[in-house]
Amino acid sequence: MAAGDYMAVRDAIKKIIPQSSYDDGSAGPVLVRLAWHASGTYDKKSGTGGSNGSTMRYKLEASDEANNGLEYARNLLDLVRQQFPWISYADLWTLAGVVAIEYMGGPKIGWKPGRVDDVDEQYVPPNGRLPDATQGEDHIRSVFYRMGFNDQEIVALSGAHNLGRCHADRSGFEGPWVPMPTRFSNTYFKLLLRSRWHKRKNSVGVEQYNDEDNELMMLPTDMALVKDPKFRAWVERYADDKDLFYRDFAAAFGKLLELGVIRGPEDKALRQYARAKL
Ligand code: ZEM
Repeated sequence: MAAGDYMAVRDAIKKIIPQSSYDDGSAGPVLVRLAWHASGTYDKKSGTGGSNGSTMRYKLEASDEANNGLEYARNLLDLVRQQFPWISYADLWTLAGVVAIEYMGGPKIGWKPGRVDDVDEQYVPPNGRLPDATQGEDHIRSVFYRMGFNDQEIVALSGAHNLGRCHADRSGFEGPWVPMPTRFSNTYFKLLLRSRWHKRKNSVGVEQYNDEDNELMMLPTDMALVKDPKFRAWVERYADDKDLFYRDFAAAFGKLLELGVIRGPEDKALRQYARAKL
């Protein structure tokens, strides 16, 4: 297979998405989560973190408890990488998120290659940069503003919770947000507004919000999006207008995957400069 044939890589990623004995029969959601967590460590001020460098290959980052369960996604993608040894892990993990979203009926997302893996362990961003689901709007803002996102982008990105589920043994939370967690849609926003959510301790004693029959769930951070008036205005718009959500999600997710990615001749020196500030 010719180096640089990203269409072939996309096809190979599509082939590993159906997983009959895993979750809802799909690895799609966990691939999206890997792309997000690989990118969401970015700090705009120092230029550190982000998907470039695929630093989650190192134990220090992989063992951040926010990343529990992502070894499943990384191991599946290792199988793809064996077929295409020329692709960087950083490109592969981000591309897999894009392919998974498209596969599950979401929007097309702009993606460019060029991330590299030649980064050593001392440049791993510190643990604790990803959001903590037990917190509220102030925490959400401080984490996403640090990456360079605004309120509208925060709400758009949060729409990824249309996909997948929480696992008690990974995060302590339990259950899916929507009835069809392997189809991308704006159902999450509709449910946030329409369902009656009650606070409840789940089977492992962690507080979360559940619907009346305890089938669907919301995290405390999800509820903050309807409590905070500025966030709520965007939840309402996205609940009403699926096309707007798809457009805004595609833009924000594409931006997320580019955080900290520097291309061109000055690339390596600039990256080293940024990382020296860790
Ligand atoms: Zn999530 N997310 N997330 N998220 N996320 C989980 C699962 C998934 C937060 C969070 O703590 C959690 C974004 C934002 C935020 C996905 C995508 C994106 C889980 C459950 C938690 C606890 C993990 C588990 O137990 O397996 C918080 C606090 C967020 C912001 C405030 C953004 C942004 C995402 C992408 C754009 C996805 C797809 C999942 C489902 C994973 C799976 O395995 O099914």
